Amino acid sequence: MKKRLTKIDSVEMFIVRLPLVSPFETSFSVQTHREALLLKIISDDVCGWGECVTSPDPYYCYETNSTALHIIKDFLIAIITAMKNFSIEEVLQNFEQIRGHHMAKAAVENALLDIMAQKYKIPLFELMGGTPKRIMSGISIGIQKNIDDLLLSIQKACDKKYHRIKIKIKKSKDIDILTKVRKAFPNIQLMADANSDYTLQDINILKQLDEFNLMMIEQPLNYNDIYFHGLLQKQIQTPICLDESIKNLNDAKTAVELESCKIINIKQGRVGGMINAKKIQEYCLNNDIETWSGGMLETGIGRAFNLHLQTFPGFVLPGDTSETSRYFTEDIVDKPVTLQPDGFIEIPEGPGIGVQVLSDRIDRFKVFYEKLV
Ligand code: OSB
Ligand code: MG
Repeated sequence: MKKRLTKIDSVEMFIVRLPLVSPFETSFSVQTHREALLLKIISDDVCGWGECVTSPDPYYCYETNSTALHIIKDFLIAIITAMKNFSIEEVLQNFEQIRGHHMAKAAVENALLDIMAQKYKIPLFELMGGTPKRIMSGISIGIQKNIDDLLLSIQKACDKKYHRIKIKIKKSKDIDILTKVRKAFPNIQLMADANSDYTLQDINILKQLDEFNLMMIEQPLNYNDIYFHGLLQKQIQTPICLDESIKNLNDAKTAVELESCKIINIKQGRVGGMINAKKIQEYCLNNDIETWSGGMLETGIGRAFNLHLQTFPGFVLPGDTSETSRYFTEDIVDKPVTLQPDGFIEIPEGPGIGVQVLSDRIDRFKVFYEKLV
């Protein structure tokens, strides 16, 4: 990518607090709202948007909205405003001095990519070298109050023609639930996400997962672990998919060397943005690791980035890209994501990410605003 931006003209930050249609429960938290940190950057007379995938709490990873706000405001924006006539690759090189904080970096990179694509009047996927196609859908169903609610949610997802269904599990809400789900839905493409709730001590439970013909078990062990997942994968048939553990390309290489997983959930926010995500999917494609695009309950902004990302050939499995209405009654962009009758999703059309940010909705839902530049 030789394309360049001249200079940064303005930077604004917002936090919007959108109510979720229903609470989203995982092994680590119950979320009732999506509190999204948004970045609006203007450069070369073009306005781009980025969404940070952090939440208010550090329960999925150490980054939070507050840490991201701090890193963006006190470090990342200082870096980009000092640059003149720069490419986005050069921005990422300059970001390397700051260790970690991938979600903060991704939000800035996202906004710059949206600007760059609009400046050259092409869709984001084209700027990045993706191949346009309709995107497979998938839904992530949180832990439910009772089995009937779960079975009903799965039935609704099947009616919508979602291509695969993921259910959240945790210790003591696992084998019994999966048994009932499989009995009711013997043939659906099904997987489970443990969000790090188990240890190798739980090997007897984890071995029982093999009975359910799951596409994969996502992140069974510690959020930081790669080594012990390798030991586990050698003792179970169910393919392991890593989520939390993979924060960069080096982690993906370590997982391949240790045979820790067969699948990786690539969240572009978690790995420092679209360009790093592209590198990881390419590495995985060349090393027999299947990948899919995860989600972090993004608003329409982040959801659009996730759709463009899936135009790369490594994304061979349906991801956590669901309809907007599955989480929000009112989103902050037009158009919302919808499923076609066969469960596929169209990439938003037009230059950049292709969705229109609705300023009246931002005003209505915003709980924080600051103009940085
Ligand atoms: O582990 O994939 C996860 C949401 C928030 C934090 C972590 C995870 C999730 C999801 C939902 O599973 C994915 C989505 O629909 O955006
Ligand atoms: Mg996960």
